[in-house]
Amino acid sequence: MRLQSTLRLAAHVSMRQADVTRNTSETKIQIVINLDGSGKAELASGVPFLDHMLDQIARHGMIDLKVMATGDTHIDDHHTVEDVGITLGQAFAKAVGDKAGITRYGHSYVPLDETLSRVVIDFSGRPGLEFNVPFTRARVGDFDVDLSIEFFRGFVNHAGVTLHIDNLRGINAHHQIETVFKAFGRALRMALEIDPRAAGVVPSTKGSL
Ligand SMILES: [Mn+2]
Repeated sequence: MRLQSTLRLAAHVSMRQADVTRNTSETKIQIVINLDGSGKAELASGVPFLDHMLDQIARHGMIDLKVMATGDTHIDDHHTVEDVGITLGQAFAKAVGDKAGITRYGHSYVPLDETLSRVVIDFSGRPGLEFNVPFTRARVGDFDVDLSIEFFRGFVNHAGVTLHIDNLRGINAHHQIETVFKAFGRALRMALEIDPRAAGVVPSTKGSL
């Protein structure tokens, strides 16, 4: 019995990967993920600050992540950042599959010096975003801080998750965004972890998510 459930668990875990390509007139994006990775990242989104943030997701989520994108960044970074969020959401939805055996809920608090952020996620199947980050500056380097909500909205709508993001305090805008992405990675890791006491069981009284 124990051996059987261990084998079923191993079979399930080995499949949690996805390779998604999304092409529009504005952007061309390929994302490859392995939810049971070691935090390896290969990132070329065309937006260096976004690469820095995606690296946080991979590292702190223990997710292997490859993101290749070309977009109309000669206009601005808006379409590329939003579409990477959308494609990442699609990749997560595909990799997580029927969600059997996952923990489902995840949360994390991450500080960085004076800044503290909290992210709570539910792989509910219902898209929902609460984004409360009172940015202290409009830009971090070349990056428009408003694009971070576009990224998460794209992700949430296509991953089918409920996501609550709160920056609880902070002065430095780079720290504000970075703690949000780090906490997002940690929350993802917790939610996607296979619960050894619930092997193969969908974590809902409805029986599906
Ligand atoms: Mn940084």
